[in-house]
Amino acid sequence: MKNKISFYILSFVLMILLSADLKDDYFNSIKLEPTDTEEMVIWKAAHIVPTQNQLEWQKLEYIAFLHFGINTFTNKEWGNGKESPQLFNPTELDARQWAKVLKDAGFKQAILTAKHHDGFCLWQSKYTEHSVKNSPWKNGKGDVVKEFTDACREYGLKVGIYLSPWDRHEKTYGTPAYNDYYKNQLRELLTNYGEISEVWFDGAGKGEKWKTMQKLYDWEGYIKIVRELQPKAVVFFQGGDLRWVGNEAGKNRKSEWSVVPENFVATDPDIGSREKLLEAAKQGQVLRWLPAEVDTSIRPGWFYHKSEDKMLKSLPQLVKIYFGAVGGNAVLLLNIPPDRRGLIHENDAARLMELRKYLDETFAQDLAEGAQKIVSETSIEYALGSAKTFNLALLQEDIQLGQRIEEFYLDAWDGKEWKPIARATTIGYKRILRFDKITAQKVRVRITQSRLSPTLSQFSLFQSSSL
Ligand code: FUL
Repeated sequence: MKNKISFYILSFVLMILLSADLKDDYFNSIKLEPTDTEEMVIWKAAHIVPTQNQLEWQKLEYIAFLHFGINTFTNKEWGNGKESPQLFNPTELDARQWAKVLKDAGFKQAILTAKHHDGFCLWQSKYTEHSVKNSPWKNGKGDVVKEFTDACREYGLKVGIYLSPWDRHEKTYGTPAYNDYYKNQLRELLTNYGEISEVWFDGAGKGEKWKTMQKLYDWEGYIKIVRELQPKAVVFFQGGDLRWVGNEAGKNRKSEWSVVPENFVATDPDIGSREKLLEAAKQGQVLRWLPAEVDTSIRPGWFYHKSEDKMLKSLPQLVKIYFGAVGGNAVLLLNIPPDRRGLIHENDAARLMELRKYLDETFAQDLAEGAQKIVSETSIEYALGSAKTFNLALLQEDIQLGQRIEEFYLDAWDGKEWKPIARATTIGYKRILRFDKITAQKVRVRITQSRLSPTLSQFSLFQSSSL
């Protein structure tokens, strides 16, 4: 059933009116009931909004992941926990070089693997000997987490920490006592390194102990520690604030909903459509604001391998991933693994800068800026003043009022009539549409399906060069 659509164009005054009027009707999660009518289910879904932390995170758009640890020195992706700490010996580790490269590349935050599945800790944890403490690097006195967090702050980057729940070294792993070990480490990381903006729990693992731990992991307890020690941090995974998009290839769904039923399956192609919401209502599920994070690596592996120095994702591949993720209502978490020297490799740095240059050039001039708007009940027309040539459109909903648009068209006026040039489903935080170059003096956004009244807070047109 289609809703009658009328627009909220977000002017300052209207924003105030809306927030005054509707504030009490907005939630971060709502329980659906089997007795809810379709109207009620849609009303509920349209009134779910991000928390302040989720909103701040969404605005980051582009985050760096740094996989670095014992695997860097053993040439592995998953260590078995039996590696000698003596192997960890970066010759020129320079976290300021990481931070500078990342800042220049346009990242807003960086997340470091403080501990991966092998259990080797990049900081001086009091709770294990399996760490930099027993490595030759800086005579066992170094702390990579400290160098990383200091460097990020110097360069104005926010900081995130990855702490693998799966630990193949720690003896208590596979028993309830492991929760204490994990919580102690979490407390160390969240107490001693200033403000942490994202905490990454990873669900990966294999083997009997890992299976046993599925019932033992105290996710609620872990999250409670994050809330207590870092109230501004978002949590990735299980019961947290962000969800895994469902693959590591850098792809997201055509319709990426930030409002999903709590029992969603991360890899399902559809988790947030009307059909899914109605099914969830039948089961009395809770709906939550859970935005997608797209994690992928610039190289085939997550850790550095010399053999992959010439196997980086190409500029067209990265552009596709960037537009797909950032322009598909998700945040892109791109991995750039420091090498055995302890530096971001020259090839990776160069590729990141190619991408930065391409994005800066693409977004340099908004061709819809200053356009005259004519708003009707279901569409907004933009008079561009003169004929403009473009091949990219960028749209945003004001997600502080929820995610509502389900389908829309972009039409161009060819002098005689309106012709559709693109169609898409969701917008959410941001949608970037790419299409063949077109020259027009007038365009319009036509919304054909929405959950209650849609909002559009941004509309821009750009011309990107071909790759
Ligand atoms: C996965 C891990 O197993 C990989 O090694 C990597 O850390 C990736 C980001 O998450 O679950």
